[in-house]
Amino acid sequence: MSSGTVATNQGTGTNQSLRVRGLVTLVAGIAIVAAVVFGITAGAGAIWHKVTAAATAPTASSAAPVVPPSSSAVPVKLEINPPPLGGVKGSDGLIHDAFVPATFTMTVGTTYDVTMYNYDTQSHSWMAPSLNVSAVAPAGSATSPSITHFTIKPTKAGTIQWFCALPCDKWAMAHNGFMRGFVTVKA
Ligand SMILES: [Cu+2]
Repeated sequence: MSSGTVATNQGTGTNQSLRVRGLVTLVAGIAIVAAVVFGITAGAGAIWHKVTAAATAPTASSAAPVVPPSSSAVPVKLEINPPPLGGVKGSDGLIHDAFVPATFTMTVGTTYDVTMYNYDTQSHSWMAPSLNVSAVAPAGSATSPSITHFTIKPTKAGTIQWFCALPCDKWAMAHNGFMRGFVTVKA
């Protein structure tokens, strides 16, 4: 830039325009060379990317079916007095306190990650001594249930009774499917 400024000061009008024209040609030439170099580089980059993608894709797709099944705990959702009923209708025609579901099946050796949602305004519990579980579900509400986590990993097959040990709905505490129920553990 400084040499161009010097040329402008020293030369005549013709010289100046020749120098400017020369400069324009030079800049244009550099631009063309730069464009060609850039194009080659970009092209090479694109090819390199394609090769990379082709190399990694088969690995990812062949690994995908292997990873998910056995590595993580099985999620189980337990709801106490869920809306809209706020309970479960009993054989007496009344709505009673209840865990939903109250009866389910598990497999020996599998870990279950249980999440309890208590929509009731009083606390309940899910007790199963032979499964090593005594979980309390604190009071919540219909719009804001309390949320409690616990895990179950059955070690032997059989039918296991679970029950709520906190004084609540007497009818429900005496009836399977409400504040008590069964876990069927399969080998
Ligand atoms: Cu209860």
